[in-house]
Amino acid sequence: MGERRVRVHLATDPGVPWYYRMDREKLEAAGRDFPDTLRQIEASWSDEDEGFRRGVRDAEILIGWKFPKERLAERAPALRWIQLNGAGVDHLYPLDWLPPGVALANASGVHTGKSFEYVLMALVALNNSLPRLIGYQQAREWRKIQSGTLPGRTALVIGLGAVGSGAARAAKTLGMRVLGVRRSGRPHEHVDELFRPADLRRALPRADYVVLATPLTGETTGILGADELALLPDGAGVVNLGRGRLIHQPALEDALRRGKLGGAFLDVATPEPLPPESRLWDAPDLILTPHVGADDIERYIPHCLRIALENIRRDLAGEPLRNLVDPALGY
Ligand code: OXD
Repeated sequence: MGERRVRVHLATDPGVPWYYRMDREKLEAAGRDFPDTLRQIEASWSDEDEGFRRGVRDAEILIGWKFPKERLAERAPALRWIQLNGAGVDHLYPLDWLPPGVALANASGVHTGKSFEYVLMALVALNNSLPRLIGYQQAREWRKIQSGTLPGRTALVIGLGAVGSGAARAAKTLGMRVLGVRRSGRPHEHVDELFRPADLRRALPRADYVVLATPLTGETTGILGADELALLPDGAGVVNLGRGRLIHQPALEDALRRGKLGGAFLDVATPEPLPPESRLWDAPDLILTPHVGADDIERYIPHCLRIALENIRRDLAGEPLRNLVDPALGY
């Protein structure tokens, strides 16, 4: 009997820069660790809608991120599962387009390295009042703000998936005490004290810095609103590299304008792209980066493809897939 072959369609989003593109060279490079699996794949590629429609016609597995979803059951009758080139799946909800029985897996783990560095940068910057000092520099004012160091200060990391793990490791590396919020309550190697989401309000008053690293779901939307911000110590800092809507943005802006917060470092906003007329751009003590904090441009797609190949290997071996998304939980 011949070796089992599997039809895989790799759909790059139209117009993305080279580092988000999937191509044969990247697949073959990622496949060096999976030579048998690579041999069993019959791949097709697209980077525009027509090619996508052609490619999914007989595909069993789709690898992509923001592909056309309408009438997918009809267009891709053989589809069994979708491997996503990213972690947060909120852009796919509601899931009414998902053909019955088709599973979703994400690329959780792909952001850990960069999120470690981003949070390290954000904590150091906030603790050194960098956003305020940049403002002084732009105003050509030689004004001093002295600061202390981070060891002994407390970071609260909300969400301890792969991104939150990078964040917790960054805070630990900086000698901080780390509090974590995790739904499962499972201990984490870089977290000193764990809280369940229901106990968030007990943790907030102890947080010199809050890092948001949780997926956006019905439960986490607005998890940091006016009431939660009020519970933070005066001068606390906020870092967000999850999704903009985790924070009630007007409340955050207000807390910055009133000087309640010492500063904020945001990689995400509502909406994205943030329109030029948004008042958030001018909020004091804020550094805003345009959703670039967690993706390593050299390693991003190669890492996603290794995650995909490991799942295809599992699929062919009849083993359970990794990183399956629970449609009810939203991650
Ligand atoms: C993600 C992202 O993968 O925001 O969710 O990049």
